[in-house]
Amino acid sequence: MTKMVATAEETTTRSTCPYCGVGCGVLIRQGKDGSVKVKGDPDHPANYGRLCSKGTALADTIGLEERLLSPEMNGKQVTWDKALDHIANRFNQIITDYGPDAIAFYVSGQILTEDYYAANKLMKGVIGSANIDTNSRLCMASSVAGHKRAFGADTVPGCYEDLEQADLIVLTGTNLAWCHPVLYQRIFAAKQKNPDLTVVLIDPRRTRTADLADLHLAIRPDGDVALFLGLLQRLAASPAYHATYVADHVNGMETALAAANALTPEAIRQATGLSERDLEAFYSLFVKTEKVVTVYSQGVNQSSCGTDKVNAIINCHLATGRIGRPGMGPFSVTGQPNAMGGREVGGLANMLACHMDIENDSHRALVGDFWQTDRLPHKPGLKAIDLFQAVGDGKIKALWIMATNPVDSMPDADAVRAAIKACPLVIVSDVQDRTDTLDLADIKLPSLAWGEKAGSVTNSERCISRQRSFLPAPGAAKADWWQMAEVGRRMGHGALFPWQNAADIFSEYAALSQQDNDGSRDFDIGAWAGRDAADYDAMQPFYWPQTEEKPSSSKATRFFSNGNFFTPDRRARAIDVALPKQLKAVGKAGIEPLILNTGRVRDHWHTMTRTARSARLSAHLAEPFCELSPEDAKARGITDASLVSVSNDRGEIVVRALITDRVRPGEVFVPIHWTDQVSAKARVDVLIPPVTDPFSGQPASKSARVTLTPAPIQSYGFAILRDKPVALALPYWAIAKCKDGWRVEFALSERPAAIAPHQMAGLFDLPSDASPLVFLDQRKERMRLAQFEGDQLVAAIFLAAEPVSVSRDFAAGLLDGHRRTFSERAQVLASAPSAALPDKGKIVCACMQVGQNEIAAAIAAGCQSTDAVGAMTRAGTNCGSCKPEIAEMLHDIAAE
Ligand SMILES: Nc1nc2c(c(=O)[nH]1)N[C@H]1C(S)=C(S)[C@@H](COP(=O)(O)OP(=O)(O)OC[C@H]3O[C@@H](n4cnc5c(=O)[nH]c(N)nc54)[C@H](O)[C@@H]3O)O[C@H]1N2
Ligand SMILES: Nc1nc2c(c(=O)[nH]1)N[C@H]1C(S)=C(S)[C@@H](COP(=O)(O)OP(=O)(O)OC[C@H]3O[C@@H](n4cnc5c(=O)[nH]c(N)nc54)[C@H](O)[C@@H]3O)O[C@H]1N2
Ligand code: SF4
Ligand SMILES: [Mo]
Repeated sequence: MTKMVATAEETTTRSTCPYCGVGCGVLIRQGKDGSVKVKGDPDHPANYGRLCSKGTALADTIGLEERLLSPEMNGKQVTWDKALDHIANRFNQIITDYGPDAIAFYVSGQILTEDYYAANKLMKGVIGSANIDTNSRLCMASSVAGHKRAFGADTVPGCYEDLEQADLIVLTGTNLAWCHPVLYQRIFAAKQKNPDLTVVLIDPRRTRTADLADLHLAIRPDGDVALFLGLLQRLAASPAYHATYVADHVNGMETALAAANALTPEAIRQATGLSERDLEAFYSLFVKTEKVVTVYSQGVNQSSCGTDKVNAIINCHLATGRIGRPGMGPFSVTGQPNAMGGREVGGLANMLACHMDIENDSHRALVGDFWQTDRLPHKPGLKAIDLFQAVGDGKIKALWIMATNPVDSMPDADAVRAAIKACPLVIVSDVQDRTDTLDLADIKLPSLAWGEKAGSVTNSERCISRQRSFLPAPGAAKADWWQMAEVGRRMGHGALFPWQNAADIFSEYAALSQQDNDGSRDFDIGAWAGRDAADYDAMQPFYWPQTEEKPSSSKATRFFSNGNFFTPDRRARAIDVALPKQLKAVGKAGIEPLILNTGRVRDHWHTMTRTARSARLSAHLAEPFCELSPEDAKARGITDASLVSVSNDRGEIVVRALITDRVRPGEVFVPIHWTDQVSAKARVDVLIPPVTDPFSGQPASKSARVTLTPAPIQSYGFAILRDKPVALALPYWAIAKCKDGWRVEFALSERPAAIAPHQMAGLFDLPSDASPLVFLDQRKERMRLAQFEGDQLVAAIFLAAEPVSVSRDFAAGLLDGHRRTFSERAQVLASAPSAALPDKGKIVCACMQVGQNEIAAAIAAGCQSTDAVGAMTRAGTNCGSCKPEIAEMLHDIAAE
């Protein structure tokens, strides 16, 4: 519960969660005292009241601390007029001097549809270039390209209900338990209802999602094409092959089959790294189960053969006619809250608004007429990787970045940082006052954040729902669409930006979607053309299409149930995908290089600008890490919880070693979240080469080659601090919020004995006037230091020659503002939890703040199920996102 400004009465606002593409509906209750509580909207069709840990903690993240609240030019606060006039004048000048392609926008699946529409119109309709791309290029581009190849349009055929209606769910390259937790929960519930529902997980790592799976195939990285070619081969020779469907609705199946049949069983085993038994188990399940949904995300998309992976999957659904019907179909789940909206609105450099194509003459004419512009570009613009390369080459003279943090999330991140630094005009619109990208901006524009802004988003199943504001605009912050529209107006094109509010934009967009459509294009929301602001405010979640003729569908829709696709002859295309020419070398235990896989953790969102504001969300995993196998650790002399350097010819990061059999020997996994704002050197994208898929331009973010060595560390430390330190100059550090302050993991390149207590205090900016309590062991290999202000603890620092074993949660609890007597102060240094305040252990349940030790105790006391553990400890009883981890503890303890 967070307190904001007091209001006259209690209010409830319906909105949508700003995190993942599940698109859960939320109810925000604001009390008279200004308190804010967020819970799941029981009526929203995406979640029916459920939320995950991130959605549950939304109220923690809406405070105004560390927000950007005024426009700034070259570090000085300026008025909007000044900033916007400057941008408009510079844009006009650049167009005159260098042409429109010297300007580029890089936007995000986290802006709203209305923002996206405005950005797209400004770039393509006013500036006259298509150099607008989005972080969806790093996320969904291979799915888009695969859909377009197979269906003739970027159409997601199914909906979430299919997951409940299926008898087999194949999860490929997707960690639903952590990344789409509410879908995980829906499948979990469906499994309890339907014992015949089988789940297969295909992921090189044994993620928490494996707890849902009846079969986990720890596939060799990028073995997916071979796996699904093998499946197609097998399907073709089985009764599951639907010859009439193929004859009536699919082109190219013969060639696709020929490509699949060219593979020998040995080649499939080799490329997938899977045993014949595992392959057979999966193939026979797929053959015999009609109702099958194949869900996929970044393990498929983020690959140099990502588009082929998508089509290899779709081919299998086309061959069996298992598409467009309840409980069946390929299902690309989207990452960001508006990844789908961005695709619909033409945010990618090769698209126009409403799923139209830049290279299609009639689409261009249609959009040009509708917008009343003759400036529409004739060719696609630069895709993200090429776009930043052009920035680096000096071809781009002005770059506007909105709602994304490319210095951290783009491959070759240091090259991207250098390119942005050298660009003559960099504009960044963000909500925070510091990010690694914002730090490089010439002009900083303060945007409205979630809760303040209003507009619409589309989730993975084509459901459009409203984000509504419930907080006043803070400082001078303005909506992203308004910023774009104002620049367009000031460039002399006011007629193209006649809008007063988001409702006006949505209405225009809906009108464009139905223009000359008549069912020829999938995206049609004509029912919303010409509606007023009151209608827009009252909008209930709805699925597209929603045409003028058929306006009433609030039920989930499916595409392709009639076998008609969006290609010129209305037939789907099977694609003859071949094995990737060069199979990625298999990582081998003990041998360099290792394959670096990257991805997400449960409670953090991307570059953490919002989730790091929540102490609850920061407790689950509080520092950057590298998962590696026991074999690889042993071969390199790396011990658990020590620090490792992960490097290649592009760069180096230093992170905590986490030795686990969850990863395959020869492969390591590092999360993407840690930036220079919260850690010393953990931006994993500095290690990722800018290698892309040839069809989609999406980078292969999950397969760098790296070397691992123990970091040259001599002492390990842990600190709790009431006040955030200004800067930390240490070889390793990672800072996270805790309830009453900050917790810092750190390390030094000297032995503990070489550091004097006052030096230690100096490293953390502790006041030098008050002398700290200090404990040193005899050989000076351990130091403990506690600083008090009066009788209240303000800092405690622990240093040792090996990883510090102090209970983090217990230590963080000491910052409770408690007045301590002299003898109690000394006990702080003992830092041993007492019987009165037992050690919870590492936090597992973020909502109820239940730790590992408490759960272990419940299991020891006889709890045999997640529900029983919940009843005893409350863990997992709110959002349920930690249930997979509790299940694993139950499993591990039972196995001991
Ligand atoms: N908690 C949390 N949730 C999020 C996000 C977040 O930041 N935090 N971000 C959101 C966004 S934008 C996105 S795009 C989604 C991403 O959601 P996911 O795609 O589920 O997430 P990732 O962790 O990136 O990758 C998924 C899995 O792909 C596996 N993988 C790697 N290589 C291969 C391969 O060659 N084949 C196969 N089959 N699997 C492979 C990885 O081991 C990993 O477990 O999550 C969304 N949800
Ligand atoms: N190695 C590797 N790299 C990856 C990935 C991977 O799996 N592995 N995943 C890729 C994927 S799928 C994605 S989606 C990207 C995500 O990467 P990014 O998009 O770079 O990450 P975010 O932290 O979401 O950045 C969003 C920024 O927008 C700001 N913001 C939040 N709300 C608003 C708003 O309303 N308006 C404005 N103007 N700003 C706002 C936030 O403060 C933040 O700075 O990372 C990609 N990079
Ligand atoms: S699953 Fe979690 S992060 Fe995703 S939309 Fe729902 S509450 Fe938000
Ligand atoms: Mo994403």
